[in-house]
Amino acid sequence: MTGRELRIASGVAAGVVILGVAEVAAVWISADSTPLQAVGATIVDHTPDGLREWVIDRFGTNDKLVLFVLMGLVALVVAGVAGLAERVSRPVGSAIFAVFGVCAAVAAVARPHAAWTWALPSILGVVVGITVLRSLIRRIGEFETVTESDDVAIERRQVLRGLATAAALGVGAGVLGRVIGVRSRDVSGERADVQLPEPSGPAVAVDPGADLKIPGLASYVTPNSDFYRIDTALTVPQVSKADWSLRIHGMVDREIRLSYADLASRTPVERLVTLTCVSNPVGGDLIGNAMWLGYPLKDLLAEAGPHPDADMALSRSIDGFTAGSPLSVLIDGRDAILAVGMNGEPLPTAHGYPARLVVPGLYGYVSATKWVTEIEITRFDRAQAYWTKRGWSEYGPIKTGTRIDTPAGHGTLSAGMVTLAGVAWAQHRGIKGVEVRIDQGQWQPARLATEPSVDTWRQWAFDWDATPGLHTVWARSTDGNGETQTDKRQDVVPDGATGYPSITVRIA
Ligand SMILES: Nc1nc2c(c(=O)[nH]1)N[C@H]1C(S)=C(S)[C@@H](COP(=O)(O)O)O[C@H]1N2
Ligand SMILES: [Mo]
Repeated sequence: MTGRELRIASGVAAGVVILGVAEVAAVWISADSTPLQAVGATIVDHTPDGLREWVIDRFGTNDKLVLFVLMGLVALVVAGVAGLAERVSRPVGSAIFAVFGVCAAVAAVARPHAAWTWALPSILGVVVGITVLRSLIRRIGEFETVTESDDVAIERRQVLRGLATAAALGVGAGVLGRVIGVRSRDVSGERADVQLPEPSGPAVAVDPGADLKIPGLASYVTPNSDFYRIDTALTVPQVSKADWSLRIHGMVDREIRLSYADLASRTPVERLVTLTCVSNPVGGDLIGNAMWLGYPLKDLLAEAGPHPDADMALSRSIDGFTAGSPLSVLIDGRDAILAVGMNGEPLPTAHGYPARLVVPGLYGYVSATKWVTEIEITRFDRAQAYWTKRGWSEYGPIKTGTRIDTPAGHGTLSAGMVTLAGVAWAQHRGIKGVEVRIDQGQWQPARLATEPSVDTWRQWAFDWDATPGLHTVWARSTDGNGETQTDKRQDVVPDGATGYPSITVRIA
């Protein structure tokens, strides 16, 4: 290795030490306080809309992995440059690390729910990292000033050994810190032990007629493992039910705070509700249907007594995400609930354990707060929620939509009977009809599965006598009020995509 390469490697080793030391320090502070987490979360919160849509489009739910890999690469390059620039008498590399440390510390302290201690992992990491860098660079400087000799070769080897040791210790500390941190915070154990309360009324059985059981068609109830996941959390928040509480405050007569144990004295309801993401493009899969167990929000809100001039319920998650729901929607009698169960299990951690909101008829970004700890009763002209600040609509009622699940587009099928099938949704209005159109033909009614609740999607199917050639198949739905979805094509921003879904099929 040349002196130049040794310097670059020293920078990288010191960078690894910074991240490793920070991981260890974060064990006692918060998983979200490490430089990578804090900077990553800040990037997520400030990503321009266009870029965000592009990333979600390209990488889907791997968006977070992509972010971490990118940050890791940038960190390596910066660390290498810092090593190259460092001199004993001119500590430019140390200065680069220091600037990085201060930025990461500021980012950490600025996170919602952060304490000043969140700065410590970045600062400690950088202090140790700079010390390591200085000592490596000093050794390199020493042998670079002497001319070639056997001593130099020995010196070189010693530097290499020091470098490798530093990098290995850094990686070891990082892995150990991460593993201990994850283990000590992980709530999947306590979640597995939760005994869900019995819902009121007779057990809700899903009508078998709701599921047409056509191959390729999404099942009526989405299993938890297949349920889409969308949130801004870089790591899934681990919230113990012992630490959890829900505070309802703001424009209310009586502020209330409910612990998980307080919920036990109430009787939950069990309801089928289809959640939909506003970022779901036409034909997309950011939609899922589950049986939710939870407590009617209407009753909880009534206990607090919202003021008559309040019109918004701003729910807040443990990680700072907020959603602004129209208060009127939460109390108009629909099954808006504080959910603790999903498909017969405690909420999965990725879906909000121990508690989240579920509101039929509203897109997730304005209603479905996971890991919810707070509901502030306020007004739309006084408060703005997370996505509204970023250019999305204040109100997010779910638009009537249709999806063609089978046949999957762009396949070749043989002529004769082909079953077209999919799902249609207009939560809280219900689906009255689905129609299909082949090429430029007439719209023809599809057959419908039963609709156990107007708050869920509804399956449809159509038996098509397919003739050879290339065909385009369209579908559209009419909601319970008799309104047919619009054919106007609109992208997801600012309030949800519209337009008829279509597939192209080749019939041999
Ligand atoms: N804490 C938190 N809750 C959140 C979000 C979030 O980013 N953070 N995203 C919302 C959005 S945009 C949607 S579509 C739903 C998705 O819920 P799911 O991941 O359980 O499917 O959660 C909502 N609740
Ligand atoms: Mo969403």
